[in-house]
This record gives sequence, structure tokens and C-alpha cells, in this order.
Amino acid sequence: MALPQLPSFLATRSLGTDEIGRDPAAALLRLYSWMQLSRSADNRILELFRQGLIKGTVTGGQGNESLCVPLALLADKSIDVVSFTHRDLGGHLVWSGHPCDHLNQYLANSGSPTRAREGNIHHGDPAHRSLPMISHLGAMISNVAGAADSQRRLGRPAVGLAFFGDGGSSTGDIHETMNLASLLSLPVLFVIQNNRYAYSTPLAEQYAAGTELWRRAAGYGIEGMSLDATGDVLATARALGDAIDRVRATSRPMLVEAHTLRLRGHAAYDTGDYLAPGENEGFLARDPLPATRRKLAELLGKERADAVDAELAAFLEACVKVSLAVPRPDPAGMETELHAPDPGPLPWRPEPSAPAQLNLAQALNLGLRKILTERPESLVLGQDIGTYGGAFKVTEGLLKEFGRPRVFNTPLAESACTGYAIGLALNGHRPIEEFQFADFATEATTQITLNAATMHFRSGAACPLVLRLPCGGGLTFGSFHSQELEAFFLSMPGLKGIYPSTPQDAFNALLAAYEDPNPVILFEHKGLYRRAKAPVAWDPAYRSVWQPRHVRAGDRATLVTYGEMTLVAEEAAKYFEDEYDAGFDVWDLRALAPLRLDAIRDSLRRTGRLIVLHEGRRTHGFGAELVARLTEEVFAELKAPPLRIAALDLPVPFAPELERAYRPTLETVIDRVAAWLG
Ligand SMILES: Cc1ncc(C[n+]2csc(CCOP(=O)(O)OP(=O)(O)O)c2C)c(N)n1
Ligand SMILES: [Mg+2]
Repeated sequence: MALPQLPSFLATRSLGTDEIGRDPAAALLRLYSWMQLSRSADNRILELFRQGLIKGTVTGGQGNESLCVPLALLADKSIDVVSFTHRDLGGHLVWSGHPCDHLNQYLANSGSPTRAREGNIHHGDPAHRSLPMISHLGAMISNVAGAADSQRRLGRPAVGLAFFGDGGSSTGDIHETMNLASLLSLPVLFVIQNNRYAYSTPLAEQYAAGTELWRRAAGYGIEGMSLDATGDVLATARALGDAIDRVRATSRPMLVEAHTLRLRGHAAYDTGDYLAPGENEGFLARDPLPATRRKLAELLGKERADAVDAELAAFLEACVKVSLAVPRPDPAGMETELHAPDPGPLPWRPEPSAPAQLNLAQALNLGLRKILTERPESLVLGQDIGTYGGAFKVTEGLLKEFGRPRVFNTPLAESACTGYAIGLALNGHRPIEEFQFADFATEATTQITLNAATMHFRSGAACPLVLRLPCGGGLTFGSFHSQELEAFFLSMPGLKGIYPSTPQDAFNALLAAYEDPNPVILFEHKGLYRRAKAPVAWDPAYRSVWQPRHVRAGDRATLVTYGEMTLVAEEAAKYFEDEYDAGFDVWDLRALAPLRLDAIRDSLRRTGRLIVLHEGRRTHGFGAELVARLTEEVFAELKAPPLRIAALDLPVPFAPELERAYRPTLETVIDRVAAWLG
């Protein structure tokens, strides 16, 4: 069915502050018609929800149109960046697409921008820099900061519009991002939509330090202002336009606390029984939409205003009709579309051609230098990675060689910095983020596992990120600097992961991870950084790190491992060959996600015996998945129950004696295998 043509008064989706002064009637007509479309669409969506045609929930934007519509109209949609909230249907309608696209999102049909993989208002339009929403409040703000910065790095004078509610303003991500934006001078207009409630919780139960949220700006060294978005919409638009202009001109962030309204409670099911008597009536009395319509009728005449309303209503009904006829979504393709497809290798120069003797940390440094030299879209960020060269000196010398815009220290704000990297990635940059220790990546769990990892599945956008996690124990660093987090992170769909055990594999893994259009975690065992040196050079077969490496041949058992345990496995295999005349077929997995197990399964078919060895904890550990996947097809051919060697189900203990008992060592591996062989 053809899409209904937009009424002529919706033909324009932009508004300049100069236009407001020059032709207030035209400006008001534009503002009113998008606000009215938004209001009636929100009301119609609520009806469809009540009829059971829309699932999930409906968090209407009734009362918020006078904020999100002017901002969306004022933005330069050819360069600016935005992430709308669950109150901003009006913003989505203005920013891009046909209103049917947005209705399709709510109806979760095959025309939905998220291909019906997300519901409600959890969509965006990444191709037009409207970054899609995840439910986690506050999480998108850093994405806006990153994409706006990416635009500036590309020479475009963009502004990022970062919306969040009074409730969302308590999240750590908001604080981290405002600090980061101030620190890096990012052109972000932070807009608090203060409707005085977070679900049922009033402001007084959200903050003890007064309720003037805009005053927080001073704490970040940025400008702040308060604005009543329920007043004259032309005045609101003028103030917001000035704020956008200021951010655009200065590239400094700014905080606007906009007082707005939530006219229909939190969501469709909310009865508002927590409101004081008369409170809702008070909200309705301040609704700016009827006042805007009255003013429009004064300026253009009642007949014109009536005609606009009638045309809008007919248009919306035509849109609803079209969207209701769109076929339901098809589950086909869901699994193949989890990841962004491989566009093929980057045109790497075959350098360095002469091998150098390097340890694993130096191999990574070489890889980073190669990427920064050959790929202008690359940048490296992390704590202390600048002058200091990183906690493990992996980034040594990079700042000096490539300069600050491309190599820079970040504050202790893993979540916002990862979100910022996601924003950069969504706009065409390719960030490589170093976590000081893998353990601190838990601070960015939402950004890594729910935002970046799900991005392609729900929005179709590629999110090419390399997350470098120095992991592993054996160094007496205790519970919070020694963990193996591969099972924790890689149990979430959408992430890829490589865990190299040799300097050459580390170099190769960095290139392979870098050119992948998905978030890839590089697990770097700290105990291997300065272990043995080995020759490292350009390897045309660098992509082989996505496949397991056959370390040693044997026919008594198939031994699968990765990371530092590869070295332990090699020694153990040698011992059993010497002492027991038992040869093990040893495999270093290298890629932990996606798992490529065909060659190992063939080996198991031959040997009939499986040993899985890893450093992380046993329960819900990575070995459980390996044993299941490797044996489920060859179960009948097994000659013995699989042997799983892993760490104890404990926090990583500190003292060397305790840590040795906690994680597999050569001695424990030999003991366990010897007992198993019988
Ligand atoms: C991090 C997080 N915690 C809890 C929720 C559940 N939740 C959804 S909306 C909401 C209230 C949000 O209030 P506010 O930020 O003021 O936005 P408003 O709904 O008022 O526009 C809550 C608690 C969430 N989405 N994200
Ligand atoms: Mg609120």
C-alpha cells in the first residue's frame, strides 16, 4: 500500500530562529502541526494498545511535544546527532522517516525500523544519526557524545542532542558523560525533560540536594539554564535555538533543564493513584497544545486552524490504515543478522615484512601502531594510555607518535567511555578501547552487552569496536584484578571474542578484530604480556585467528584450551608423551566467539577422549559450553567421560599459595589428567 502523502504544512522539518522573528505565523503553524500530529499519534497508539494491536507497553509523550518538537525542528538534521527518549515520538516524527515507519515500530510488523526485534519507542534511524534507544535510562547519552565528536572529527560542525528525564538524571552514565563531554569539549546539548516524576517517584524522593537540576552544570564546568517548556512555544523554540547555536559555535556542552509535562501518567497501565488530589488537573491546565492552537487561530484564523486539524486527523487515520496492513514479521534471518556481515579484509600494507622478536605486549603495540598508521578512522582510548603508555605499557609511545586527538587518556568512567566509543563507531570511526584491567569492564556491562552487542540485531547499524581486556591471574593481584570474564561477557549475544596466546596471534588478532564490523573483545592475559619473545611480522593469513590453532598432534586425547593455559597444556602434553607415551591432540581455540569447532570435533572423533582446560571458573564456565558443543554430536563415539579442568568456584584469592590452589597449574593439570587416564 502506498504511503499517504504528508499534508503540505508538514513538508518542512526544519526551523531557524530567524524564521520565528520574520514570520511567526508560519513558524507557529509548523510547530503546532508537528506537535498536534505527535499528540494525536500518541493518543491513537494508546487506543491500538488497548485494542490489543500493540504489545508491550506505551509510554506516551503527551505533554512533552512542546520540547521535543521544537528541538527536532531546530536541529540541523544533515549533521546533528540525537537520541530520543520514550517521551519523544514528536521528535522521531520530525527527524526522519514517514509517520508510518514509526507506527510500524509500535505495531512490531515487518516494516518496523527495528525489524520488530524491539518494540515500543525503542528505535532510531542510525543512518540519519538518530541513535536507537535501549531501555536502560542514561545509556544513550554517551553514544550521542561519541557520534557528535565523530562528526566534529570529520569536520562537520554538529551538535548532539542528548535527552533524559529527571529520573534518568540520577544514573551514573549521565554524570560520567557530562564530565567527559566537558573534559573533551564535546558539542552536546544535554536536555533534562523534567516532568517531576520518575514513574511514580516524585522529585522530592529522587534528590536531596534541591530540585534545580540545571545547577549541576556548574559542577562540570559547563553552562546551564532552566526553561519552562510549557509556556509560549515560540519563546521556547527561540531559547532552545539560541542554546543549539551556542553549542554549535563553541563546541562546549551545555545543560538545559526543561520543565515539561507527563499528561497521561508513566505508561498505559498507570492509573496515577499516587498523585495528589487535583495534581493531574493542574498538569492538564498547563498543557501547551491548546494554548498553541488558540494562538494559531488568532494568527491564521479559526477556519485555517480547523482545516489543519481535520487534515492532520485524516492523514493519521490513513497512516494507521496503511501500517495495520503491513505483514507480520518473519523470524527468518534473525540468527544470521545478529552480527553485521563481514565486508572482507581491509587493504593492509604487507608490513612489517621482516620479523622482530617481540613479547605479546610489544606485538600488540606493533599492531596498534600499524592500525593508527594505516587507518585514519582509528583511535585509541583508555585510562593512563597516553604519556604513561598504559598499565602494561601496551600503548607506549603511541601518543607521541600519533597525537592527542587519536590517542588519549580517559577519566575513570568505563560506562560513559564505552558508550562514547559506541557513538564514535556508529558514525564511522573505529575506536580501540583499553580497559586497565578486564575486571573494570563490568562497569561498562550495559554498554558492552546490551547496547553495542545488540546494536546490529535491533537497528541494522554496524558497531565496530575493539575492547582490549587485560585479564587472567597468577600474578597475586587478587579478586578484582585477575578475573577471566569470557564466559560472563560472551554468554551475551552479539559479541565476538578472541583470546590469543602467542605474540604473532596477538598481532593478528588485533587486525582481525579491528576490521570486523562488530564489537570484538580481545582477551589479553597479563601473564603472557612479558612471557617469551617470538618472531612477529605481517601475516597474510592473519584472519586464521578466527579458527583454532592445532598446537600439537596426538591420538590419545583431544585437549582444548586457550589463553595462558595453552602454554600449560603444551607442557602437560609433553610430560604425558615422555612419561606415559600418550600423545595429546592439543588445540588453542583463539576465537571464543563465534566458536569454530569443526576441526576439533574431527580430532575428537579420532581420539574419543576430550579434555577441556581453562583458567576461568568451572560453574557456568566456558568449558561447559565447549564440552556440550564438542560431545553432543559424537557422544556415542566417546571412550571416556570428558574431563573439565578449570578454576574453583570462588573469587580469585590473593596470596600466591591460595591462588595456586584456585586456578589450574601444570601440577594440577598433570594430576587430574593422570587420574583420568587411569
Ligand atoms: C536504568 C533504568 N532503571 C529503571 C528503569 C525502569 N524505568 C523505566 S522509565 C522509568 C522512570 C523514568 O523517569 P524519567 O527519567 O523521569 O523519565 P519520564 O518517564 O518521567 O519521562 C523507570 C524507573 C529503566 N528503564 N532504566
Ligand atoms: Mg520524569
